[in-house]
Amino acid sequence: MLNFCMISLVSIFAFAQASFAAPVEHETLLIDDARVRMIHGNAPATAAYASITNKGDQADRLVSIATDIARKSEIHVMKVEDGVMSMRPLTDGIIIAPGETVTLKPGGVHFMLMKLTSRPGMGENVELRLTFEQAGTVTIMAPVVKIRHSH
Ligand SMILES: [Cu+2]
Repeated sequence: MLNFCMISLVSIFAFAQASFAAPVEHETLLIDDARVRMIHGNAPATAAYASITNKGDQADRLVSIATDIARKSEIHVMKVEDGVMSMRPLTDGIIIAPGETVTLKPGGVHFMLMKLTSRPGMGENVELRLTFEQAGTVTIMAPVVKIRHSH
């Protein structure tokens, strides 16, 4: 019984440590709350999220995302049209105005990681490379977490 409790505490602690990405600052950008949706079984794709703040005085544009765990990654937006939910790629990326925070979240704009080549488990970290028009490429680590919303 005592052993069981100790193991539980250790695993909870390890989980808590791994489940929050440290904020990353790069040039005038602050990227926080990066996370990857838990991958179910052999699912071919998953989603990732983050919030991006532009602390500079000029607009920047998130152009693309890449990761080693997926052969194809896109910036997607979720839309409800005629009661049907669908998503499409934002091929022009996302403009982040000075002082603005863009929040990628379930049900909204998200990163779509497709054609997965590996499927990291809960709490593991995934390297995401975000490329911006002005600030260049920023590498962030995003833990795999359970996310309740469907997309
Ligand atoms: Cu998507």
